[in-house]
Amino acid sequence: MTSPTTTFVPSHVIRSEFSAAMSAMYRKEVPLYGQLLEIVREINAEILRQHPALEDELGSLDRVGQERHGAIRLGTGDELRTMAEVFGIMGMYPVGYYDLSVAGLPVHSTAFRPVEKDELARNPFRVFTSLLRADLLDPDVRDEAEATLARRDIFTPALRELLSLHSKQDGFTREEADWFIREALETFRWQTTALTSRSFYERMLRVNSLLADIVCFRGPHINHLTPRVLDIHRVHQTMGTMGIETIPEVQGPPEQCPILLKQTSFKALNEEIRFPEKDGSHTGGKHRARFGEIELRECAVTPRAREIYDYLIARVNREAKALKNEVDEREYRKAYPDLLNRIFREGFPAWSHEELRLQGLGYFHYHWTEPESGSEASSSPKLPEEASPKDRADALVAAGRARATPVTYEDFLPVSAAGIFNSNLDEKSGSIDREAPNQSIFENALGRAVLDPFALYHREEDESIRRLLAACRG
Ligand code: OOG
Ligand code: NI
Repeated sequence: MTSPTTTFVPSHVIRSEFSAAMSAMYRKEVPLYGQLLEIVREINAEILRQHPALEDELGSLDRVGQERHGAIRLGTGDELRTMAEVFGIMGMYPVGYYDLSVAGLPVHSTAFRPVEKDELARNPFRVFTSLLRADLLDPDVRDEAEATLARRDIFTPALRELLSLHSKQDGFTREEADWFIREALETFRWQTTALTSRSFYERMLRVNSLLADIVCFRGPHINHLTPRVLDIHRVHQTMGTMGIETIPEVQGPPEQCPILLKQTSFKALNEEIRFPEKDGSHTGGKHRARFGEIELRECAVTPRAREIYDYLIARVNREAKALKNEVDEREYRKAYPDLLNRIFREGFPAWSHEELRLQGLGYFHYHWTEPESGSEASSSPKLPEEASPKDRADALVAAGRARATPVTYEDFLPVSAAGIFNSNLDEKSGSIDREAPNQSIFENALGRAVLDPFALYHREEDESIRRLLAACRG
């Protein structure tokens, strides 16, 4: 029993320990991921050696390499709601709504992540969490899927007890936190025995491979973990030369365009699975779910820039698809970056942090800077009465009295997410041809509204401007 003086473990500590435990588990389960982490660490170390100033901005090598996201896919609203409690204990909250039906996938998603700047700085671990869209399935498949999902509990009984303990006392002691991490990890573990027979699996796979991945297993195995890299194009090339089979593209904006996020992955492994049959025997089979991914995070952008981005990337995807049909894979790999670059050079108006800031296309954090010693401590630049706080902040930057650093994009790209999903699906997978976002089904299942990522970035910029202008007046 806990006494009133008991100190609880802060949620960010539980988050860090959980993500470290998950990484260790995944490295054991997928040795190729361990190899990827080594390549990433070496290249990050080299870049930090060449640009020591980066360390001030990004933190130490260990801190940079720690940054990861993972992804899971859930079957039911109840699973999602309980998962939200598990993540809540780690200080991770649902941000954003992602409709994957646009890519023919029967899921929609959110990202559970820390939201405050200092919480992200302590540990930015996040999990892209998808939920099956039973409403997009044909009625007979839907019935079978739901009946099968009703047979599983993805949480251990001990974890359920810990959740109710946490809701009573609003925290965990050191011992309870350790226990919680061990039990929560079980939900993410790979299990080599499936939940269903092989013929059922194959039937689900023909409808869609995500459906099979969700419905036919005992739990939502973590399907990838993603470290942050400082030079994604270099790691992508190195993976290739080390014999790690990657997808052909670095997805996201072109190399020189410092926005949002860039990602690439190695292809999903085809892993041995045992399917339990009615007569008590097991049949062997294979399943493709787990892969490795790397990412580079850059400047968060405003809704207007995001619209331009979405429009351009849709064009890129159309042309890339056509190109893929014309040339072989080696040629496609070489041609893709040029195609991407050409379309963005034509259509995207900002290619540096300064252009993004001055055109109001990116979010920035403003800091006060002391005037250089020797230079005259000039007063704030004169601006008309009606100038907005942002105009005033930009004028201070121009006058050398403030510095603006990009707000890092902490979320995901729906179109790119769909690309990552699709590039890792089984080739036998069918596609769901009903496009229909439905945020309210998702939020009803979750039991709350998701947070708006734009509002979070906007708030960070706004607050930094408020502090800057206050410091300037003071
Ligand atoms: C999630 C794919 C989305 C990303 O980085 O865009 C994602 C999944 O395959 O379950 O993780
Ligand atoms: Ni990912």
